[in-house]
Amino acid sequence: MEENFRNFRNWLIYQVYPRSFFDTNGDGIGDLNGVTAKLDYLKDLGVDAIWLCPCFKSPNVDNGYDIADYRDIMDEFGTFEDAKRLIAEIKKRDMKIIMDLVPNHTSDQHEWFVESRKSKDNPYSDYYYWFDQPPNDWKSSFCGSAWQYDEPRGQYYLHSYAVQQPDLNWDNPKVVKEMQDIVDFWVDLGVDGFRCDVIDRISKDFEGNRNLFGPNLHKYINALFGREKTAHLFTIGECHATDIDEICRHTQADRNELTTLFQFNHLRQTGRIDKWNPKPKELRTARDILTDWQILHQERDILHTLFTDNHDNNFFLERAADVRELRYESATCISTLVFLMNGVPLIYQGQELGCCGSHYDSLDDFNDIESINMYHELIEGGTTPDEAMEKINFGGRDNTRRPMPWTAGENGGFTTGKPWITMASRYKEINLETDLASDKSVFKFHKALFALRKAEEVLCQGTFTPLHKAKDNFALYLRELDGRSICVVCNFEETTKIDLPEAKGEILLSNYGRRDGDESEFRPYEIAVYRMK
Ligand code: TEU
Ligand code: CA
Repeated sequence: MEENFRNFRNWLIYQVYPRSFFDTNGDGIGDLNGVTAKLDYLKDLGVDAIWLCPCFKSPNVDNGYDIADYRDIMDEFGTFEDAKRLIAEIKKRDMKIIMDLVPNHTSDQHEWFVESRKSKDNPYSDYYYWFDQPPNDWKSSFCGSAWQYDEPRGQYYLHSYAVQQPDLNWDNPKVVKEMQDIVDFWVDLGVDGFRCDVIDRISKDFEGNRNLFGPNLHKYINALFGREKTAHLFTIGECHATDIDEICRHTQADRNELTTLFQFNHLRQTGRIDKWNPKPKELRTARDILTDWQILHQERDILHTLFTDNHDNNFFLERAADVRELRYESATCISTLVFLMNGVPLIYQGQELGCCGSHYDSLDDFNDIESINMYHELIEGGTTPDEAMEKINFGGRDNTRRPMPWTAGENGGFTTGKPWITMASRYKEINLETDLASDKSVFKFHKALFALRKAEEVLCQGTFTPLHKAKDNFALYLRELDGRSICVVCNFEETTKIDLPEAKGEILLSNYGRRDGDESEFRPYEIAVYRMK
């Protein structure tokens, strides 16, 4: 895996939420043919690999993260042939496909669970966790208890997420084998990697009373990806680990587990007290958290995943910077700060347009089970409807799941039908068509940023050295490789005089059109990338 780790740093990964990317048959729901139709758009942006959120058979209680058949495609997204064609078209463009593997739980419509709940002596009986009484008070991430009584079986089963998402019992070797076979099924179809959903929940720590990080976690992950058949894969874990030693146990080359994992601290601590409650916007927190992780990953020689957005959070831009007057400057500042660090960059659909959060006053404009359950729990807890709406508007996952705005036209050119969820509040203003016509194009800036990263090996493979101090309200760091060096400057909210390294040379990138020799102060959210002499 040693070899692969370095190569992956040359990649730019783009996360596609297929339900909201592009609809090709007018039913208002994005589909696989819609992704295929936009591959040239992604190639033009500089994308090397696509992470596709779940597209498998699912009753969509949790929008595909409740899978009823891991080897077949969700009816709304198209056919198996559409999936094979998408994979072929991706490879034709020398790009890669990363599928979303959901190993911790299935849908309650999955055949395994349908069988398992029939009786204790059913062949699939122990594919899930069944108890006569709840053995602990674990909570579901979507509110309420994690234990559900099931009439047919006469016992309680565990569901870390929705009631309709029963957790698989990985302590049953048959379950491990089933998941190995599913991975191999998609590898045989040419899939280049997997994003692994809440993979650190697949081993439960009942003794330690924790619904994750169980005693067999590393054994099970190694069982999946420590095999010759999977050695070439890019695997990225959605994990909760915040301890560098634990992260190393997951990602160090000789462990034969994961290539890398998501570290969420900068998302969790920037512009919010918790998921539902804001705090003043500032970028220093994210700078410091990412700087610390850069150093730790570099010292331990492991791969750091560089990202700020995904389908489980409101847009980072919305809670960390200016989404009005300086939206272009803010969006381009955040991407420069994060994507030019040492690691593998991962951008979420819409981020390349500077998309922002939405605001709606009716629950009808929301779809996400997590937000709707939270709304009702808040109301039951005495929160006023207006306050509850404020919270799900601020933290809700629907913010990043609203359809991709390709044009300023009806429904943003996403569909000729009625979108499955209300469009983003500002889609008429923020969309690709309007962006490309603007002299401050967020898309064009990202294209230039990724082209620079591809052209300058030092930005892919070089070391990271921070020059900013904790008190500074800007980021300043060096990327260095074999005597070559590039300096990255990202100013934050206030106009600031920044003392740059003497050896700074030509400007390689700017979001304010700064020219060589311009020593003036840096304006709010101004960035500049310099080649060092
Ligand atoms: O997310 C797991 C997870 O961490 C989120 O549920 C997170 O806890 C929540 O959004 C925080 O508010 C993964 C998928 O990314 C998510 O979409 C699924 O809903 C979840 O697992 C269950 O599969
Ligand atoms: Ca469709």
